[in-house]
Amino acid sequence: MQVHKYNNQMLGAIVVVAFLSMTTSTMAQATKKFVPNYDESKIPPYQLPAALQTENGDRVQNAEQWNDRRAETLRLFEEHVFGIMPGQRNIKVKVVRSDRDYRPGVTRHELDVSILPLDASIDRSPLVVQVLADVPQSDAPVPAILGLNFQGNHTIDEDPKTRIPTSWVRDRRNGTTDGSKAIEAGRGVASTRWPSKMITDRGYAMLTVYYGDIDPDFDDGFENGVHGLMPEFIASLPENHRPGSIAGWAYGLSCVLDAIEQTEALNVDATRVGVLGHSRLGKTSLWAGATDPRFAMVISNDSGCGGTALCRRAIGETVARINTSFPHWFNDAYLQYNENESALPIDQHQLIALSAPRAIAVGSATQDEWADPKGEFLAWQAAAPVYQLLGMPSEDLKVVEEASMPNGQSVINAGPMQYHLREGKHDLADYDWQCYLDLADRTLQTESR
Ligand code: GTR
Repeated sequence: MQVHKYNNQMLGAIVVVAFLSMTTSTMAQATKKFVPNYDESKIPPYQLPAALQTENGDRVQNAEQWNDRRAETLRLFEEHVFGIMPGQRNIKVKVVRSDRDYRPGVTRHELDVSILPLDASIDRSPLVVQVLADVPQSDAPVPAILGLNFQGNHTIDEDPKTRIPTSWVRDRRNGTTDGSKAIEAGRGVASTRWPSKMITDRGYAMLTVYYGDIDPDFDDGFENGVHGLMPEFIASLPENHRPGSIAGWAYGLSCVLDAIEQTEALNVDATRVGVLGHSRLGKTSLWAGATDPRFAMVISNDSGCGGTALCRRAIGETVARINTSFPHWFNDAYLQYNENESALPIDQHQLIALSAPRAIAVGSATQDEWADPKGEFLAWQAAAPVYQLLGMPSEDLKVVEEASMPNGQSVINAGPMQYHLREGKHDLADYDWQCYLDLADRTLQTESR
């Protein structure tokens, strides 16, 4: 008995010590302050996965082989980064406003796009996504840029008629929201990001949608937004492949493109729509372009980690950091790459390559170190072999290959591939739009593509 008692005491002590050390290490982890690295000399040596080599090690040598490698790459991003969304969508469109006198030569439309549950037997109301569209008046359908916005369609300018979203918004604590409700005081606050006149003057429609209409930007256990419309589909997936918010927002963009296709009254040519996004929504536009080849052009502005910045550089925001701040943007499999980027079977140049051979624009800003402008540039450069394989002329390839990271504001144009650096902070500004519209002029302006 004595021996036993002694053993029990020992065991108790061991358990207490183990518990204490566990708690201290967990606490240390929780309180460990993330210190971003901005020192190029501290980047660990890395090798990027070859975009043109299959998981089996086969070289991809022609467009047909790329089709298979593309499918494989897409699956890798689904399974390891963003999660899987269904291939089907079911929508209904209602035009709720067509203001022909909005601006001389421009009609402002507002649409309700209802996204319906995939399985009609599910007792869920459709999700109503509000679309705002400024369309130049024209005899023939016009090309367009479609982008999600962060704060609501009413924030893009002062137009008193634009509807205010009724879905969740982030509490800005600056008087432009009332808790998580959008309010009148927010009207026009994001106008510098949406230069509608500049865009329509150049012959493009500008379409925008509030991202929270598609899916709220917090972890809601797949309850709300688009995820809430497909409980059976989500339950059928392995847990770590379930889609995060970025996959949800990208799915919503495809629904809006369906709506453009179905709505003749808009007079927008659905075969010439570029998808644009800034920051988390730039990660989203890339994923939308990857998953939906109908987008004729893909524009990613200051998208950083999880967007166009190479993960393996781990400069500024890292995989571990983004998975700590915003785990709901990605799937759970992505967590295994925290401080373990070299184990990723892909890197972000391959996300860019999924847009090939379509026009791709990558934009960075000089003061946006958190997003690693150089990592964005290098990913853009490393996507070039796929563009070449799919027909990019050798003189354009040469421009990409010989380019070095710009020092100040400038743009590099190489056929369908564009990279630019803007002077300034993390933002979507006029200069960014000018670069994107210049690329659109070269790639979206020919009719009947
Ligand atoms: C930051 C995040 C970035 C970027 C940005 C945004 O806090 O770290 O990855 O997406 O938010 O979307 O504004």
